[in-house]
Amino acid sequence: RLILNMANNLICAESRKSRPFTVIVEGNIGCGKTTFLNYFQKYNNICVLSEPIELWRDCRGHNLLGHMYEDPKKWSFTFQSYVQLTMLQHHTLPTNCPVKLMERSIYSARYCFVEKMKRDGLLSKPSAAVIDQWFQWLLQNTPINVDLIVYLRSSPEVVYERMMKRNRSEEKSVPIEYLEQLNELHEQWLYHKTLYHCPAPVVTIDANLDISSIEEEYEKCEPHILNKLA
Ligand code: DCP
Repeated sequence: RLILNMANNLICAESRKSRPFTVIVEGNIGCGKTTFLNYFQKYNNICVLSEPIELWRDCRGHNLLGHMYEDPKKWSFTFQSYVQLTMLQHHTLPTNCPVKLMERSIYSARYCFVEKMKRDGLLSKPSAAVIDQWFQWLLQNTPINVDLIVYLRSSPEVVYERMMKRNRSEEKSVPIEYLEQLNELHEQWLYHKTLYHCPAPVVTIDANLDISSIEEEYEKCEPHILNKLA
């Protein structure tokens, strides 16, 4: 038994060693997740995984993101099912880097977007139940590990303006109320911690700041991330 225990401990230590320290970057639409990720591209031993939005726009030729905004009742289930798959692919992607930095996660997909669509009746109860059954199964049976959450906290007015300015064709008709409600879900999940479950410690960043002064904010969470490179 002693030998078995020792072997077990060795295996655990080995798997801890090989698993990357995983950071997810969360926040409302247009809060600056991509800019945050770009800042960390300079470290070649951080595996930076941007959101697979191009896949969502072209799933075997189908623009699922576009469909979802055009006819949410018809397409929300299809879109969120695919988001869940692509997020799982990022969570489980092997890397030799000691740090993995991911834009969004399977958690914000479920706790913010699916939640909102369910509450708005855009996802029927049976459809939401199927997504949730998948989500729960994946959490139990696949190596989805999160060690730190960076929350880019923003106000809906600021991100609405940014979203309008970047003029992504699919998002043209997204109203500010949509961003207000999404903001509320992010706030409850990551700030007040009253919604579902927060899977890791949270570092909060003021994402309302302009691009010229935001780097100082980024530096706040840099040590949390860089310490893991040693
Ligand atoms: N989206 C969605 N459901 C999800 C994830 C995203 O409906 N589970 C939508 C919302 C946006 C688009 O996909 O229309 C991209 O949203 P993100 O907030 O994830 O990415 P941004 O590009 O807005 O990030 P940022 O501007 O912060 O870099």
